[in-house]
Amino acid sequence: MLNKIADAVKNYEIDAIETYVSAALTSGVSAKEILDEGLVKGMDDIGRRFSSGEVFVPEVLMAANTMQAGMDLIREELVSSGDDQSKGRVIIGTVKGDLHDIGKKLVGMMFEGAGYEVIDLGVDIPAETFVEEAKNLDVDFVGMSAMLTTTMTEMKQVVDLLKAQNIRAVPLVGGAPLTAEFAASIGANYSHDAASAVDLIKSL
Ligand code: B1M
Repeated sequence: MLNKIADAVKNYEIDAIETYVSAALTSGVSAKEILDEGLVKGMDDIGRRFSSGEVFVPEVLMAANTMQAGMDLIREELVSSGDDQSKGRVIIGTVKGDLHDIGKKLVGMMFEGAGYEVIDLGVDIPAETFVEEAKNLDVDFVGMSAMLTTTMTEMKQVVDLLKAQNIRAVPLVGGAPLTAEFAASIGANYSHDAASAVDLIKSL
């Protein structure tokens, strides 16, 4: 079943993904397994084929839409923490110039699952908006995602603006091109994936 889910993402079978994910959930496969062994596996394959020039942006977009449809179905199980008391408020968004949505959404869901109140600002978010919302919503954490080497530098603008305006919200950063060294150099807290992002936020 998990292979079928991965294949549905690889083959952009958006109509089939609902059937496969629902069947997996009904037969007791956990949302985490569906995510890691199914959806993410399929998307990794697309990423590899995109890098090697085998598929192009339209195919990647179809695969991303298929993955998102699958994620919608496991969302409830991923975010159900059974904890009504919010541990803190987080805004999360993908930085200016960057339209990648999936990893950021996933991290947001996992934060929710860990008991945090999450406000997802979306994609292509300018530094000023992150800072404005951090102030207006009086958040504890500002989560930023970047998937392009050309956009990760936007994160520094956000961190600098937060400092300049004396906003004490803690900056959290992640995304495929980032490294812990880069995050440290801009004064932000880095995590490599959604699971370690949860460990990080809990530790802060
Ligand atoms: Co784009 N893309 N893309 N793409 N895309 C990448 C990122 C790329 C690595 C592909 C490649 O060349 N191999 C490459 C970037 C190269 C680079 O800069 N180093 C790339 C490129 C070049 C581009 C375009 C420029 C292509 C073009 O137009 N010629 C273009 C840019 C558009 C833009 O943003 N302005 C583009 C467009 C797109 C689509 C729109 C088609 C689509 C996105 C659709 C959508 O999101 N709705 C897309 C996709 C899907 C990908 C790949 C294939 C998959 C990304 C993904 O969703 N992964 C990607 C290749 C790859 O990563 N292998 C690629 C699944 C997701 C669960 O993982 O997003 O890594 P990920 O998130 C992880 C971690 O990174 C981390 O946790 C997440 C969960 O574990 N994480 C955080 C992320 N944010 C975090 C925040 C945190 C903590 C952890 O704290 C706050």
